[in-house]
Amino acid sequence: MRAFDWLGEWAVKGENDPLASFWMPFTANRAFKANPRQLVSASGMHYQSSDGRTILDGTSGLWCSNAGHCRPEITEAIATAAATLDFAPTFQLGHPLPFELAQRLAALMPDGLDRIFFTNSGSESVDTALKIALNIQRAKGQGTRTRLIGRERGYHGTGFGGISVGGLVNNRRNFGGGLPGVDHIRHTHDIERNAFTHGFPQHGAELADDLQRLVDLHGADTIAAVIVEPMAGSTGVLVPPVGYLQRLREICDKHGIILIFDEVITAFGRVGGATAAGQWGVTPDIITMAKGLTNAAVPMGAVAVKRELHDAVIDSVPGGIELFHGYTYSGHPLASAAGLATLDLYARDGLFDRAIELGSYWEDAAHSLKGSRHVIDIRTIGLVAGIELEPRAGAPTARAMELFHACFDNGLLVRATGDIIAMSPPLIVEKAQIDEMFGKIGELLGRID
Ligand code: PXG
Ligand code: PLP
Repeated sequence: MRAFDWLGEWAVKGENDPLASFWMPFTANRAFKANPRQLVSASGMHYQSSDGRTILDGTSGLWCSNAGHCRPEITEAIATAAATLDFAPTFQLGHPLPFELAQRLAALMPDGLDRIFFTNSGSESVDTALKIALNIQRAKGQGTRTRLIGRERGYHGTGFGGISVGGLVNNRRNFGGGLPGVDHIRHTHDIERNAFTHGFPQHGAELADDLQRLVDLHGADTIAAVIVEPMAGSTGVLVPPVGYLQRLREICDKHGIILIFDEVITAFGRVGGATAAGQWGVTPDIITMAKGLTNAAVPMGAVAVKRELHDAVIDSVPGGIELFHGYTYSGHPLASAAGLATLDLYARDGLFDRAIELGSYWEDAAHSLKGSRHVIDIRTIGLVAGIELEPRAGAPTARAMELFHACFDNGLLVRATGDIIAMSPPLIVEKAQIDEMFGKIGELLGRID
């Protein structure tokens, strides 16, 4: 294999493990390198592994290849862009593609969110959104509003902003104190009341009042913004209770707090429609995106901002640069080209409707696992499913990790997070493949202790 051609030279340096140098993200590096699982190609709904097996993708890679893999329309657009304009700055210069993509994206956002900032990942989108929120408050003469509010169990990427407002202890504990002035509202997970709900759980809208508690504690005039995932993905598929997001919106409106929806997972058809906000009828002030924006073929993220809030920042500066923020690769030509081709594909193939069309089939297939060994809850929304397992006594997370391995060895990619298996297939999934996914999981659950 070409990647290992240099192994001879490497051995001379006294290192004979060709996998040693890549420090892998969110991975048990020692375990992986002792027993590697490599993917070498992909097409449509499937990956090929280095040992020649075909693996059904139950997770769209990492919730990102929503149109399926290696779509020629996207690949060709990237190749053309690379050969035409490999790179051009977007600091005080421009090139056509990101302008076109921003306009196309703006048209897909809920009404009013038609100003788009480009980043290169979800984490950068989150940091950008938090910074923009702070800048908006200052621009509006509300400079005392510096506090940022997140939610327990939230995942907002791994930048310092994202881990500060995020609510996952392992992502926070080894990295210092985080941003100052951050607080968290309670999460909405409630198996006792909501286990095995199909769609939105009935119980828990009142948990949004936890934001009111923080307003009462800190004072509204200290709070800039609150950020939540409309559906929390990474932490194990927490679907918002009926009325919860609406209530958050109302409390934010009442107190002048900017509401940010982190739609890095939920945008681009995952729960139907272009965004969860649009699909579920609650409009935030800012939306963060990434992943499905380019079908993950080139890294890219975006932040959509309400026009009047954008204008507040632009108008607050008499001349010169208005927002001191940006990335070398904001609006990169290859990413922009991939984004445009991806949006074309979503529209042409009606992929934003698939989660609705297939929703009840998906839901029934997932819930057919009720009663299987170890399963204590199943949650579904759009083309997402979370299957929560009873943790093994004394070894939390081990059971889900074993199931992940068993699935992979049996030709199915799922995602394990804690003791939860998360499923989010490409939106091109067919019913027979849905049957294959849950059939296999059911069978393998029976084989795991
Ligand atoms: N916000 C949300 C809501 C996310 O889900 C990020 C921000 C960060 O995006 P980047 O592109 O910086 O990774 C995410 C990313 C998983 C998993 O298995 C989820 C994510 C990333 C990797 C794995 O649940 N979400
Ligand atoms: N570090 C240094 C030394 C840089 O010069 C730059 C950008 O010019 C950065 C970090 C930020 O890189 P990026 O714009 O790709 O986020």
